[in-house]
Amino acid sequence: MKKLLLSGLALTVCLSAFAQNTREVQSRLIEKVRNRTAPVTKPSETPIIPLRAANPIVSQSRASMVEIPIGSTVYDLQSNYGSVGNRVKNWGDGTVSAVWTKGDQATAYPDRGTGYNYFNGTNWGAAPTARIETFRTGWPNIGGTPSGSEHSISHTPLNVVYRGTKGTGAWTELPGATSTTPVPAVTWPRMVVGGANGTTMHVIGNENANNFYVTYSRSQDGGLTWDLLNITPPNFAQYHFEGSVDGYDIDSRGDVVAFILGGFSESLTLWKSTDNGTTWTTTVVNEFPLAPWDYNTSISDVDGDGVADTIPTTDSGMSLVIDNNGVCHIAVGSTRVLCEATPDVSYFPGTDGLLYWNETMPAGDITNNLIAVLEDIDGSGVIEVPGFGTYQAGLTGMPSLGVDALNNIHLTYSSLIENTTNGNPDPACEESFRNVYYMYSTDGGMNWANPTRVEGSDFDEMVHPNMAKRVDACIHLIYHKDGEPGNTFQPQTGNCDAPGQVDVIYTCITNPVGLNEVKNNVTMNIYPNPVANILNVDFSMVQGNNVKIEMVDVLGKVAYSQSVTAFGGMNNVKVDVKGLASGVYSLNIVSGNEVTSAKVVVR
Ligand SMILES: [Ca+2]
Ligand SMILES: [Ca+2]
Ligand SMILES: [Ca+2]
Ligand SMILES: [Ca+2]
Repeated sequence: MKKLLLSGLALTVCLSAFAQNTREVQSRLIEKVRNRTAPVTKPSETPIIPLRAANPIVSQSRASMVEIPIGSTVYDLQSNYGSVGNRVKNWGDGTVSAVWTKGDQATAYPDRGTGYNYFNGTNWGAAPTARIETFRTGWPNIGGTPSGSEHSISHTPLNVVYRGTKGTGAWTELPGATSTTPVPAVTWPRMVVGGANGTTMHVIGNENANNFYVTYSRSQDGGLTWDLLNITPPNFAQYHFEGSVDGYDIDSRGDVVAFILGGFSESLTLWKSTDNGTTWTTTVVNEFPLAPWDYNTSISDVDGDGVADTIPTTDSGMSLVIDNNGVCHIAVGSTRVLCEATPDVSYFPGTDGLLYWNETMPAGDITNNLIAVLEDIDGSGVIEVPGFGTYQAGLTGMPSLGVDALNNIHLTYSSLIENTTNGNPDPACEESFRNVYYMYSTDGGMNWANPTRVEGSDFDEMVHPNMAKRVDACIHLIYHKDGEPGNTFQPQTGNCDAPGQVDVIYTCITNPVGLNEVKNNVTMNIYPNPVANILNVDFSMVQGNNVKIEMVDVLGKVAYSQSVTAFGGMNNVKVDVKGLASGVYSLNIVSGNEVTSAKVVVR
């Protein structure tokens, strides 16, 4: 196990020594025309990754897993800055839905939209050949309600796509461009479905019409209407000049909902609500010293001596998960920023290190909270790579977090593999590959097991890992894999990346800490039955878990649903049935993949 803060201190010195050497002008946001001045390109500095001391975090073991291709895309800009949204939905009954941005018609991609596939408990469907929408979009998120309806939200202007039954049937579209009711005015959205009854849709995204602020919206009817629309989070302007595209993530658990937002030129900020999005508290997880900073009008001078300073900061690749106790956990990549003359801002893609924080830790400066860095695989004491795809992020990043019923925290990320090459004879185009890693913590994030590399090969580019935030016996993970480092929209130098097929891979990483072999053997006793007022549900299970208590009518409609943190041994839950229509119901206790049912008569 690696102690979080100790490793952070040891590695920081190495980072500052090399971060100065590789430098890249911040490129323009893809597909976005901003009013601000475009950054000027400077002569590139030595594009050689700097040398660094041996990495104390090493792991050459490979996770035991099978790669399952579930789709593909040629369009390869899954994120402008490393983060992707909630793209894998673990339904808790053995089924899984997954989405990604899909477009095959280079280079304008008129066919771009949501690639979708579904695991029915036995098999994935055939790889889709087209998007699920009838119009051009992308950057999807997938969520679902307890009744099994599934909902995707995607890009510009916000599009809601849904259907009543997961895995099957036609999708209904609510394109924001033609909607007669107001919809969130955001692009590159992130969405999670939550709330006490599991039917609230929480959306954040980049609001083009309002200085690119990131705003929050809420729908309690699956996206048909929005009772909170384009809300600027409290204190936003204090810490953010604008919102970084794709530099955010969102999660919910019951009535707790939280989102994070950050980027190389701004603070990393957490907003959290315990009343399903009505009111919010603000935590500045990592404070940017110049925030709110407009790098088009002022240089990066922190100490006021008129000379620009290089500022350690976070990149925009980040993940947030809320654990079983309502505690927020955050992972984010690191980078540095320098602006010596306006308008000209640079970041340092050669900066390495994945940062971690949770709400039990001090906030304000997390730039030393390293939990993962580049691996010195051959033990030479230096990292040997000819170059790399930048993704506008750091070298170890693109994190994705999840949590299981025992409150173990799970993490995947992508990191560069030394001594690999794409074999391109042009030095400007020779690059090493990135692979996906997995690690976990059994003590709430204070100590982490050494990372394990996810199956694949040293000579594949494996990026944008994204796990379902609810982990059971599986870490349900998708990632994107192809034979060329980097993407076609953000080449390192020149244009070295031709459009080509990128595979979307699903894998189940077997949860190494507990849940895999446990069968909970839920038994229950309900009384009185028939019932008119309060139904007592006594149930016992082998080990604690988050379970769902449901009342389902004869038509299959979920009339009542309650999430309960249940303990190993005996539990009692009271269900108020006074609001339910008279009739026969099935009372279900859903624990992971297990459903235990009893018949109830309500009169
Ligand atoms: Ca200065
Ligand atoms: Ca080495
Ligand atoms: Ca690629
Ligand atoms: Ca490349």
